[in-house]
Amino acid sequence: MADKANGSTATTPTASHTTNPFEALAKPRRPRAHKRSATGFIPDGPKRLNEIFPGEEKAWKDALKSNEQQLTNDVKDVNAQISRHVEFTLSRQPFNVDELAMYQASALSVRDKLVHNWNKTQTAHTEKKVKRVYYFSLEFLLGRAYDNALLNLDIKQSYDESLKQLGFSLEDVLDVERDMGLGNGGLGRLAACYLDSTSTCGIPAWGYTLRYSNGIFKQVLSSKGDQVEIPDPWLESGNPFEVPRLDAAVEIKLYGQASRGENGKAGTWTGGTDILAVPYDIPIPGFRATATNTVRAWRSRGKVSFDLAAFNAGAYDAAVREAEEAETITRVLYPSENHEAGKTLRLKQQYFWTAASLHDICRRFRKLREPWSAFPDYVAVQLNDTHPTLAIPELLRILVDEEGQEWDEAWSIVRRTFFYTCHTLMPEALETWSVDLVGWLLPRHLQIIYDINFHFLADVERKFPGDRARLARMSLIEEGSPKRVRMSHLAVIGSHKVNGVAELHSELVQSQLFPDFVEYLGRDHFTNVTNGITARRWLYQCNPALSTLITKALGSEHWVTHLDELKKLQKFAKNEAFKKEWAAAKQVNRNRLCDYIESTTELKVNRKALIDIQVKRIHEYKRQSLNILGVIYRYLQLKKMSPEERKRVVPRLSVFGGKAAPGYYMAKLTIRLITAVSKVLNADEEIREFLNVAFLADYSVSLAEILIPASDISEHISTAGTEASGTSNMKFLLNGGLLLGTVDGANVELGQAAGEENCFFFGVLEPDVRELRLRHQAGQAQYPPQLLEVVDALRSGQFSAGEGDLFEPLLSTIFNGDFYLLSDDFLSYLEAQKMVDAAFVDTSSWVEKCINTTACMGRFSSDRAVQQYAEEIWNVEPVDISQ
Ligand code: 26V
Repeated sequence: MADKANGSTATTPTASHTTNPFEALAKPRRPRAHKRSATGFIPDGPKRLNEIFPGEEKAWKDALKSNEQQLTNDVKDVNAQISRHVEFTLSRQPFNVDELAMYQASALSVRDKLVHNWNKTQTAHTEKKVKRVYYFSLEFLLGRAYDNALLNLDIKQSYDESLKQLGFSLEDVLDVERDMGLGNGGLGRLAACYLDSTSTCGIPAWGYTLRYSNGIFKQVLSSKGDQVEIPDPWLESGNPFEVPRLDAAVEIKLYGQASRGENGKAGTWTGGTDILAVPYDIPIPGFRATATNTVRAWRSRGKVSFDLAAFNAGAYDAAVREAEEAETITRVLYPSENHEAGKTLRLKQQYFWTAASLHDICRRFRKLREPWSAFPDYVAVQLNDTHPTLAIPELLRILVDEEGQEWDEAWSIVRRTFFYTCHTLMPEALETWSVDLVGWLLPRHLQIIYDINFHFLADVERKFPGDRARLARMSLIEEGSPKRVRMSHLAVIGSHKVNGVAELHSELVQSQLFPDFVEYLGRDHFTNVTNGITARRWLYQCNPALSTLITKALGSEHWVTHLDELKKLQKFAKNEAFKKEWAAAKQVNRNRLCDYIESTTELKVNRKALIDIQVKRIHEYKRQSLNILGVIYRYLQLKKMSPEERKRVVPRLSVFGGKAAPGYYMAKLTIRLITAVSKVLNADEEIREFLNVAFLADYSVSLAEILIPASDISEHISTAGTEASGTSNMKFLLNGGLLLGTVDGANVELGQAAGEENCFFFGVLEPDVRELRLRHQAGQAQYPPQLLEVVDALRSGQFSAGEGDLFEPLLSTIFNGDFYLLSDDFLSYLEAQKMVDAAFVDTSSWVEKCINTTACMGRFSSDRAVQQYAEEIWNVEPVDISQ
C-alpha cells in the first residue's frame, strides 16, 4: 500500500519482489477523495492515494523519468537546478539572491537528489518486507547537513564550480547553515553517527526524535567571563533538509480517565486532551550509496489552532491557550546531561514522542496484514537511554486495549521488540518519575506499570522465595514519599537485551547498577557494544588535508567505508617523506584553528605551540578543573623561571570548550575560572608565548569539526568509573591527535588498540575509587604540595582581580570529600603532562605515534558498532538498494 508518510512511492502488502512499482500500483479503481474532519485534521490520516489507473501509468512513468533526467550533476545542469529553486521555490530573481537565498536554493536542489534516493530506498524496504530498526532517541545532534550530503553524493566539485559561476563561494554558502543542535552531547551525537552508518551499511533504519524549535542553547560569555545562555531558534529561516509530512500527523492523548479490563483483558482510556504530532522527515544519506534512511522528528501542535467560541466571547488569551500549551511540548530541548530534570514537561515530551513513534510503527506493521505475534520479526526498537521507556507500557496498551491481545502474549511481544542502551552510571542521571505525576498525565499507563510490576515481582518471589529486601530493591516502584517509578528497571525487564557503551562501562552496568537483574535474568540479557563514530564526518569531511593524504597513501577512498584499512598506514609510520606530509596536514589544521581563535577571541596565539584540547560538556566528573589547575601550576612554574629556562619549555596552547547546564553552579564557576586564567595569561607578556588558554564559546558539532583535526593532545580525564564511554576521544585519535586520559570509558580500549606507548595514561583505577572516597570522608586524605601551591595562588586573588574567595566553592569541594578525587590524581596528572612535553620535543617520533594511532582506529567506526547491533541484537539484515 502506498505510504506517502514514509516517503515510499508505494506497493501493495502482498506485492511480489517486483522492480516495477507500477505493476503493484496498477488497480482499476479511482482514488477516493480525501475526507476532511470537522477540525480540518484527519486523525487516522487521509485515505491513501494508493491506486493508479492503468491509463495514467505511462504519463507518470514519463514524468518521473524526466524528473530523474533533471537531476544530473554537470555544472550547467546544477546551475539550472539551483536557478529553478531561486525562481520558483523562493520566488526571487538573480539580482536579489543573497548568501542565505543561495544556501536555500542550492540546498533544496541537493535535497531533490536525496529525495530521489530516499524514495528508492523506502520502496525497496516496503517491497522486500524487511525488518527495520527504530532508534528512539530524544536527541539527534546532526550538526550541518549540506556539506555532508555533497560529499556523500560525490557532487561537491560540481556545486563548488556551479556556485562560482553563479557568483558565490561554496565555503561561504556552507557557512550560512545553522547546526541542527537537537542534542546535548555524546548521546545525541552517537544517534546521529549511528543513523549515518545504517544508511552507509544498508541497514533499514528510522530515527525517531522530537523537532525542538529551540535546540541546545547558544553560549556567549559575559565581559566577566561567565556563561550566558541565549535561545537557539534554529528554524528561523526554515530548514531545507526537512520534509513536513502533514498527512501523517497523529493524535496523542494526555490526562483523562482509565479503567482496567477484567482478568488482563482490554482496559480503557477516555477523556483528557488530544494533541497533534506532526512528523518532519530528514533524509540521512549513505556514503556513495543509494540507501537513505530517515530521522522522523515530531512537532507538537494544537488540534485546533484556537477556540472560536472563546474568541467570539472576547476571551482572546483563552482562545489560543490550549494550542499554545500543546505547542510548548516541542518548544525546547532540555539542556542538562547526566542529571535528572524531573519536570512535567519533560515527561510529556517523552510520552508524546514515544506514543507518536509507536503509532507510526504500528500503522506500518498493520499494512503487512501479519498477526501481532510477528511484530518482533519486523520491528526492533532501540531505546537510547531510559528516556523512551514509556514505549514499553504504551506498546502493551496498544496490544491489550486496542488490539485485543491477551496480557501474556502482549508482554512477550513487547519483550522481543525492545532493546535498551544504558549510557551512564551516575545515580543522579537514572530517571525516576513520581507515581502521582505519571498517574495524572498517563492514568492508563500507571495501571499497566503496576500490572507489569505485579507479575514481575511474583516471578522474582518464585525464584528467590522470602527475599523481601530483594523485592524492594528490584521493584519498578521505589517506596517513599512520593513513590517513584524506576524507569531503568522497567527498561531492563521490558527489553530483550541491555547494553553498555564500552567494555568497562558494560561491566559496571552489571556489577554496580543492575546486579539483581543479572541474577534474575541471566548474564546473557546484558552485553556490550562499544560506541563508534562515523569516519565520514569525523575525518573525511572535517579533515580534508589528512583525508587526501591517507587516500593518496592507500590508493583509494575505500577506507572511508572500511575503516580497518587504516591499519595499512602503519607501514608509512617510519617513512620520512610521509611523516613530513602528515605534519604539514596537521599544520594546515592548526592554522585553521588559530585563525578561528584569533577571529573570535582577543587572543594572539603561538602557532607552533602544542595544542592541548578539552572540549565536552562542563561537568565535575569530567574534571575540567583538574586541567585548569594543572595550567595554573604550569604558569606558576614558568613565572619562577629565567627567560633562558623558559626558552627550553615546550610552548602550550590549552583550549577549552563546552556548555554548562544552566542551573549547574559548579560547572558555571568552572567556566569562570577558565576564562579568568585565560585573561591573566594573555595579559602576561612574559608568559603568553609559552602558555596560553582559550575558552571557545558555544562548542557545537561545527566547532568540533574545526577543533578535532587541530589537536596534538586531547584530554579525557574523568574520574575512573564515571565516563560511560566518551566518543570525542575516538574522534581526536582518528585525526592523529594523542590521548591524555584516565583509565575510564572507551579510553581503555583506545589505549589497547593504539598501544599504550602512544597514549598518556594517569590516575587512580576504578577498583580503588571507593576506598579513596572513604579515606576522604574519614579525613585521612593527603594533599600534594603542588596542589596547595595552586590553591594558595587562587585564594590570593591572583586570578580574580583580588577577589580571593571567588573560586572558593570549587576549592572547597576538593577539601570536603573530594568526590571526584582531584587531589588523588593531581600529581600523576602533572607527571603525564611532563611526559607529553618530553615526547613532543622529538618531532619525528611524535609524528610516528600519531600515524600509528590513526592506523589503529578502525574498530571505533560506527559502521562496526551498528553492524554489531544488527547481528547480535536487532537481528536486522542489510538490504541492497539497486541503483
Ligand atoms: C539525561 C538527562 C536527564 C534529564 C535532563 C536531560 C537529560 C539529557 C541527557 C541525559 C542522558 C545522559 C547520558 C549521556 O549523555 N551519556 C553519555 O553517552 C555517551 C554516548 O554513549 C557516552 O559517550 C558518554 O560517556 C556518556 O556520558
